[in-house]
Amino acid sequence: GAGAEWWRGCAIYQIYPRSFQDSGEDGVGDLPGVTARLPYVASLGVDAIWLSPFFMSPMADMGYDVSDYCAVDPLFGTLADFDALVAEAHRLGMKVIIDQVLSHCSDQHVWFRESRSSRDNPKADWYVWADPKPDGNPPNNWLSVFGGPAWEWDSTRRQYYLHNFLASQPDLNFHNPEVRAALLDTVRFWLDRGVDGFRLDTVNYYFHDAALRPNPPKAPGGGGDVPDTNPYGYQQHVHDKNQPENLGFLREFRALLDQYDDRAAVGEVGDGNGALTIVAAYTGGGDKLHMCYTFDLLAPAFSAAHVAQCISEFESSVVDGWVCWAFSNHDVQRHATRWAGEGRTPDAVARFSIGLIACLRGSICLYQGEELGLPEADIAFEDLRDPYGIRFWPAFKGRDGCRTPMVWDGAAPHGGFSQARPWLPVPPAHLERAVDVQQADAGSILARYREVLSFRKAKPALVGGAIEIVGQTDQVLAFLREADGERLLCVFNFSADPVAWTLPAALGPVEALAFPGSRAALDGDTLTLQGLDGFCGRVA
Ligand code: TEU
Repeated sequence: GAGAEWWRGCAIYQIYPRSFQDSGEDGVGDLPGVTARLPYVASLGVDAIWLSPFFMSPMADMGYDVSDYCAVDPLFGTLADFDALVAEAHRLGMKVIIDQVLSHCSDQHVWFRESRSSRDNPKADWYVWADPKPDGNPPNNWLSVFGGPAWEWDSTRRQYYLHNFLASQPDLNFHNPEVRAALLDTVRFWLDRGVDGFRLDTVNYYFHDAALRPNPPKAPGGGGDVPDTNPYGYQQHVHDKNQPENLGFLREFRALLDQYDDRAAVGEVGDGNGALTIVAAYTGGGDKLHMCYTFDLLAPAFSAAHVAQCISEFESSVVDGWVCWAFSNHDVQRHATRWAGEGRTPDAVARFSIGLIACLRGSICLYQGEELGLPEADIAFEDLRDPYGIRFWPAFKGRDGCRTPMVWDGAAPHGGFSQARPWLPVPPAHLERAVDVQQADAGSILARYREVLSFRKAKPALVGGAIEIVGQTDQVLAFLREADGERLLCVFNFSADPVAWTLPAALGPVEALAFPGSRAALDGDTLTLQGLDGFCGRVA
C-alpha cells in the first residue's frame, strides 16, 4: 500500500516477453500474451513482475539494443497493449517493473545516427568517441563483454566509439549532462505511464574513465577482481566500469523516482568477486537504488560454503542497503541444470532452491519457467539466436538454452505457446512439465513454489528480518532470521545424502514449522535432513 516499502523482501517474477505467450501467429511472444497469462503469474503469489525489454529495437541483442526508449516494438504490440498490461497487473495486485537499458542503445537510435554523422553535430559528444592511436589501433585495451575490443571504427568520423557489448550497442556518454537529462526524460515517460519500478541493465557500466586509461592485465584464471569470460583476453575492469561518478547519477535517478509514490529500482551488477560490496555502495544511504542483484548465485558454484560467503559478504559490507537474490535469469544456464550433478537431479535442485531463496535476506527474483523445474534446453547451432552464442559456439553455447518458450499445455503444439513455429524450439522434454500438467498434481514443483512463496509471505522474519549464520558444515548451512521478536531457524542440506546436524546448544528449544516439502525430522537437538532438504523452525 501507499508508503509501505513494497520492494523490501518482495518476490519478483521475471517475464521474457519474447518467450512467454504469443497472442498472434508469428511465433514470438507479445504484450497481449503476457496480459492474458497474468492471472497465472498472480496465482504464484509473487508481488511484482519484471518485464525484459519490449521497446523499439532491431533486436540484435533481443531488445537490449533499444532504438526508441519511448515506443513499443510492433513485434510486442502497442503502447495501448502496455497500458492494458499494467492495468491488469495492478488489478491482480502486482507491481510492474520494466527494464531500462540506459548504458547503451542501438546503433539505429536517432541519437547515434546523428552522433556518428560528423564530429561537430549537436550530439557529437553523446557517445564515447576517441581518435585512433598513431598506428591506427583503438585508443586503449578495453574489451567488450561479448568478445574482442570494446572499440569499433567509424569511417565517417574516422574515430572509434566505445561499446561494452555488441558493436551495434554504442555506449552513451554519461559525462555529458544532456545525455543524462535525455535518459531521465525517458524514465519519466514510463513513470507517467504508471510503472512501479525499473530494472537497470548494466548499471555498473554507466560511466567510463574520461581519460581512457588502459585496464591492467590479468592472467587467465589468475584471480583478480573480475573473472573474465572474454575469450579474447583477460583484464581487470578498473576503468571501464564501476566509476565513482555512477553514484551521482544514481542520486539524480532516485530523486526523479521519489517525485512519484512507491516506485523502486533494482540494478544489475554483473561483476566478479566483490560485486556485493558494489551493491552495498549503490543501495546504501536511501538516496540511490533500492536494491541490486549480482551474479554470485547465478554462477555454477553450489555449496553451503558459497551461499554462506555471499550472505557474509553482503551483511558485512552493507549498512542499510538491500540485495535481490536470483538463481536464474535470461542470461545464464537454468539453475535446475546448472546445480545438478553429484547425485542431485534437476527436479530435486528445483524443489530445494525455492525453499532456500525464500529464506534468504533480501528480495527475490524468479525467472519464468523455473517454477516448472525446467532444465536448460539444448539448442542446435542452426537454431541459435543469441549473437553471443553464435560468436563463441561451441566453447560457449550462448543464452538461448534458458530463453525457450514457456510451456502451458503439454498436449498442444509448441506447449500452447504459439500456433506458429516459435522463434526458439520448445524442447519435447519440457512438455511433460507444462503448467496444465503440474496444476493437476498437488505434489508438483509448481505446487511447491506456490506453497513456499505463501509460507514466506506470512512470515515477517523471512520477508524483512535480520539474518545470522549459526552453523556451516560441508553439507549444511544454518541461519537465523529474526523480526518483531520472532526468530526462525532455517537449515539446508546441500548434499544429495541424508545428514544429521546438531543444533547449537545456545539456541534453546526449536519447534518445527510446516515448511513446504520438508522431510527433516527434529529429535531433541538432532536435526536429520534428507538429501537436498530444508527445515524451518521457530526458536522459543
Ligand atoms: O547483461 C549484462 C551482463 O553482465 C551479461 O552480459 C552477462 O555478463 C552475460 O550475459 C553472462 O552470460 C545485460 C542483459 O541482462 C543482457 O541480456 C544483455 O545482453 C546485456 O546486458 C547487454 O545489454
